[in-house]
Amino acid sequence: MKLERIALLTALLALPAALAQTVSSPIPIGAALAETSNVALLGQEEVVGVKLAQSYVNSHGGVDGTPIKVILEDTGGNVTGAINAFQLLMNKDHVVGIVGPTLSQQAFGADPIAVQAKVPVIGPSDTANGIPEIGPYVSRVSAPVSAYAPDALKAVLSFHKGITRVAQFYAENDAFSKSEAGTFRQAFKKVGLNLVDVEKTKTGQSNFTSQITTALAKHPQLIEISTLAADGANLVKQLRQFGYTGQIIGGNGLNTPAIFPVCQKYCGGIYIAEAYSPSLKNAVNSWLGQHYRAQYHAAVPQLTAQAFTGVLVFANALSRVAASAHQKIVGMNLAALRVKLNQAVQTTTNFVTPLGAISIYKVPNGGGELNQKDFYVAQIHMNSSGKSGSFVYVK
Ligand code: 1QQ
Repeated sequence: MKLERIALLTALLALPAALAQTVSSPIPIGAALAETSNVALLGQEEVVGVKLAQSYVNSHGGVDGTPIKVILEDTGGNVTGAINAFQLLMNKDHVVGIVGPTLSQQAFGADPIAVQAKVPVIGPSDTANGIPEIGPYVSRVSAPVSAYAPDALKAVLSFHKGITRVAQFYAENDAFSKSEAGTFRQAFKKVGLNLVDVEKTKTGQSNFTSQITTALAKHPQLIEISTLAADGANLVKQLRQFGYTGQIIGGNGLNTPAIFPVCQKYCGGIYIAEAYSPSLKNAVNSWLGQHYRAQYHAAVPQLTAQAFTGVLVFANALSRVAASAHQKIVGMNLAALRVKLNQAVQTTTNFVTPLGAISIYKVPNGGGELNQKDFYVAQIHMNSSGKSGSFVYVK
């Protein structure tokens, strides 16, 4: 038999089973995150976030009295891993929706599969331009960097008067890094900075000698870095070791205390655009802060708060679906529920989360974009040992 025919037959045989599938109890919510690989520095903070969200939701009455269960599948750091995790969550774990993946790069590869299967996805940390436009089942709780990085740049320039020369480093093989670098280049132009050099790097790169030599020869007073976690932290360390004393603004890839062990004392001083503040005052953010601190003795990182919010948005949307159907979620037809859940996610309005009151609105021909009001700027301060540090909010 031809391969296509076998595929068609298999799909047809699987169809009645999928159609008959109902939602089980506790309500399964998928999380496809980078628990391993070089992206784990970012993904593990999200794992903490989704687990805390499960505790929060279940200790606050679950969904209409039914508990939720977050089911984790590891994506690793690449697209294939993300596709596999999505497939397991959709077809084996029968989740109602998926929080994930960690990277925009992975989202552009894996999200189309969920779109085709009509499974709602909420991106917890996918900040590149164009994520909701992947398709109608893709929403996000991570504001696009283009919505807040330009203001962070302005803040840094107001703290350090007289900066005119800027250089940029970005990972050319990562979708987020490319998108963020483009956002910053537009912002440099707007504020009249002179972009003296642009250096391209690769994800996983650890030695930046040749790029640093070229960039420093152009005498930048500010360096902007759009790369992922460990790569960017190594780059910062090497810039300082080569004698660079100017300012550094890091993008979302450096937005994690997990970089401290990599750049150690050299992390000190980096400015980061933030979509979350641990000191935002509302009941759910206080709950998160208290429970996080009890376990980790530190302030909540942005990625933890965003992943937490992803699960919370699903739980809230599920409650609204149950209320309008006058029916419990458990026992509903899974395929039909996923469609309704997606609509409910994309009509989230002024919902109070650790990110503040957020809304999600449907973009033309696409999914759900986030509307968030408050953004911040943090600066990394390292303790004299160079081993621990914190994000100090300066705006
Ligand atoms: C993206 C990101 C990552 C750097 C955060 C984990 O913002 O890939 O869009």
